[in-house]
Amino acid sequence: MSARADFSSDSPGFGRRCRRQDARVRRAGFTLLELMISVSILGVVVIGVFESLTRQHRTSIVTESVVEVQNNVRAIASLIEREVRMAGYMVPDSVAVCGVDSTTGGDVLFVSETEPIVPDDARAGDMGARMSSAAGAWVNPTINAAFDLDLDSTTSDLDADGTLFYDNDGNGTAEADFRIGGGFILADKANPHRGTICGRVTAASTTQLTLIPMAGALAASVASDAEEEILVVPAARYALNAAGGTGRLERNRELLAQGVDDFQISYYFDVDDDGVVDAATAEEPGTKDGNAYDPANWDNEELKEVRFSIVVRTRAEDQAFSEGNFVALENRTAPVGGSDGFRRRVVVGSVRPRNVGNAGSI
Ligand SMILES: [Ca+2]
Ligand SMILES: [Ca+2]
Ligand SMILES: [Ca+2]
Ligand SMILES: [Ca+2]
Repeated sequence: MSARADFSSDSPGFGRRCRRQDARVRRAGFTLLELMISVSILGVVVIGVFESLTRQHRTSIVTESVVEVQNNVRAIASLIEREVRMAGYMVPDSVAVCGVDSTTGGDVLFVSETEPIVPDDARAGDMGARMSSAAGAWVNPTINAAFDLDLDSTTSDLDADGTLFYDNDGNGTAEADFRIGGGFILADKANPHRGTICGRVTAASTTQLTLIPMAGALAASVASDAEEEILVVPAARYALNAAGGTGRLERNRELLAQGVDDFQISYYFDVDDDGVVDAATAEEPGTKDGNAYDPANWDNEELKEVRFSIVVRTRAEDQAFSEGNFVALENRTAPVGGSDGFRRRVVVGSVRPRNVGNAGSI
């Protein structure tokens, strides 16, 4: 009874032997070939996952930088839009806007400033510092050469409320309504058809401004003209500063945005007063098909619309991006060269200055 039990398959001894054999089989694991195949498959999977992650990461970087650029440029555009819409506020139409047009670089835009003006003054529509009567008849200055303009001190506090706006020397007291480093626009208020001059301010007091004209001139008076009344107002100066190749868009020398490739301005006039902005060459200076804009040739009372275009590029270039080409808008010619790997975004704003002429009639 006991001997039979020793050789029975369900005896405890037989069970132990079988389990030992099973364990040996399990410990043997994969063959070398199996191992190599597994490793290769794993390798392929890992490379695939890695590539997909890299691609996703790159896409998210591109998306992020494009979104960043779009947000920035939108914010800047709305700032410029607001200021252009207010151009000519409380000052004569003739000094509402002005600009320097370029076909090889960024344009410069001047817009009459509203900050130094308190709105409820009786001189509404007429504000602006007058050239001193002792200065004689107007003589056009040389472009890009500094000149002194003597002022009638009773008008250099633009809104005549007894307070001035800019503390240019930083001593805690404001001494002028003109900002050093800011812009100016000058015209003959009595004869706006003579054109406009604009540029930047390098010194300012209530009795004298030192100005560097950047564009424009006043045409000679004609017999039918009224007695000239030369008037100058402070202006916000929007310009690209290409120093260091970073493409800084500045307002009165203060940074608005970096990575700006181009800033172009075009103007729409209705010279013949037919209610329509006619052919590009006749009434659309600064546009692609229009003549270059020279403020000397235009009467701002006929101005209907100002269009600005901003081209911004992403902060970092993307070597894999082959269509990173310069975007040429308005009358700007693109520089020579192929893709630089930068993605670009364009924002165009068209604004009708509501305080100029009979705005809104077209
Ligand atoms: Ca231009
Ligand atoms: Ca004032
Ligand atoms: Ca001061
Ligand atoms: Ca017209």
